[in-house]
Amino acid sequence: MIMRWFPQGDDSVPIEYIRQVPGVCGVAVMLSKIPVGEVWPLEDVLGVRDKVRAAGLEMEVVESVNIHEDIKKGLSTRDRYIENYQTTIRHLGRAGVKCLCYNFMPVMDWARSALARKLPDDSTVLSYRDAEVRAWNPAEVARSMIGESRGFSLPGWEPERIPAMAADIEFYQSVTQDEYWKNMKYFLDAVVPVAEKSGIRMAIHPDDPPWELFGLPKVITNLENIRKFLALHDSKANGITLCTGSLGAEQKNDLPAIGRELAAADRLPFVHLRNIKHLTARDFDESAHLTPCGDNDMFAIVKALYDAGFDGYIRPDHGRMIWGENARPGYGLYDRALGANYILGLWEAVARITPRS
Ligand code: CS2
Ligand code: MN
Repeated sequence: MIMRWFPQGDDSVPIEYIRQVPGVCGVAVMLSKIPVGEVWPLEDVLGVRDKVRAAGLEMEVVESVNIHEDIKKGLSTRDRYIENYQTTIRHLGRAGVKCLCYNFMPVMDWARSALARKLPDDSTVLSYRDAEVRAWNPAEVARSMIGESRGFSLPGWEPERIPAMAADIEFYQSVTQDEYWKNMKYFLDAVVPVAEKSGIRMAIHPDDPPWELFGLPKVITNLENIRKFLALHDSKANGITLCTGSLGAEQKNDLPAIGRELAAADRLPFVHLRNIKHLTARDFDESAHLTPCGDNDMFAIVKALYDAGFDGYIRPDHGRMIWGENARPGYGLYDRALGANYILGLWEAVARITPRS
């Protein structure tokens, strides 16, 4: 069990507090100040690792090394950025990193219409209202999200990218789904062998939300596409991050079945566990982690992972903002700590009822 933590002064949560969450043994980190596409210098990576270790935790997971848009667009300039990505992977391997979570979403990371929607108990949550997001243009979505970010960086929503967003979206209108898959394969063929040699398993994060927005290509949205993705480059180092909040937004996705299949195939190095509550098929609030608080059957998901022999990393994904905490939206300490311990409780119960042989 790990938690996400932003080093180099980009988090409200001191790493020493994370160590006090029972059962949590490490953190997933990113160097959020390095521009997308540039190399993560070895000394920076080692410096963060040493700080994490000094706090009694492990740094075996990195989330995310974001991918330069030229790679996703398939431009001739992509090779320089791919080489930088390969160098970053080698540096991470030398620092003892074992799992690299990233996404291949065009133009933007996860999109929400509000980052602090109040629930009846006065907690606040990230929420998504399809009509609101579609009524905005992407720059307006970006401005709204950055405006609600409480001064913290929002990876994937760097303010300097806003001006280019409209042009990027325009570019993708003429990119077919097929071409986009080809650009992804080109990237995988170049980086997965480097990851293998570096002792790192790559774990792509699903698209969030997992449906079409602004005419952009979508890839990691359901089991069929996940199978297609895994077949693009057949290697244990080419794996998936099962994010139950992202895939669960589409209620047709059978999360326990997806988890079971991926864990049994040994292509699941990383799991993000969170719950969401739908208002309609395409409107939802992120909720507390417990099964009764949302629509995901967290027990069934944990049981499926356990039964299939899952032995990767798990983290509680976004949490609510509670108890007056002021933190990066989704990444306060308190609710994520509750989530981590709920998940650990489920795991212990499942493991004791059905011991693995
Ligand atoms: C997060 C993502 O929203 C989420 O589910 O886990 O922001 C995730 O960190 C990135 O998409 C991974 O590249
Ligand atoms: Mn996630």
